[in-house]
Amino acid sequence: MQKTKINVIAETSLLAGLAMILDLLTQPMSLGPWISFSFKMVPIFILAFRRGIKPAMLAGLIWGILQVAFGEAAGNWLNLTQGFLEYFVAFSFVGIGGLVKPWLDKAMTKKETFKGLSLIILGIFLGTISRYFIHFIAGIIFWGSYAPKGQSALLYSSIINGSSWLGETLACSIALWLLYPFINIFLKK
Ligand code: 218
Repeated sequence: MQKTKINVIAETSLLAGLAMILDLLTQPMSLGPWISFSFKMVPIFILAFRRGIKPAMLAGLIWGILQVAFGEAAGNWLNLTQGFLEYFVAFSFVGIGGLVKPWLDKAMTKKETFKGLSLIILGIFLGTISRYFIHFIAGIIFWGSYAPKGQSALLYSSIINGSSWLGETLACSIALWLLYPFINIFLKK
């Protein structure tokens, strides 16, 4: 096996594990069951920008599996379809942020700082919107019965998942903006 491939495999498992550790560490700081201002997705985004969409989607999937294995998903696992969608599909979709990698690489070699940061924010947006689209759909189909009396499943899912999406997107964007002066450490191979 080539050296790069082994490195990619090692980085994928390492960053998936790091996402899980952040997940476990920040659990007690949670602002409520679904309102989250968390930067747990940062390791997956770093891998996405470093190695592209495929390893990042795999790392997202591993993180989803770890959440189930650690029992973190227990209370939120309603049935097989919902669990599969919200833990395996949704978390894999975070890796879609890696779509910006070719343009990011170009901006980095040309030292276009502002363009690089904009592409990173765009990548974060793409990854979080893809993940939360799944939670939003799952929210309508599977969580509608938890809506307050008189509120439609659509509105309920929009409020819950919309606010979490916004919080997580902001938190990841701020974290990567703060890390941006050191971005070469993360992206250089
Ligand atoms: C309306 C609603 N409530 C709960 C959920 C479940 N959900 C939402 C966001 C993130 C996650 C994964 C664990 O952080 C889950 C299970 C939903 N989709 N919709």
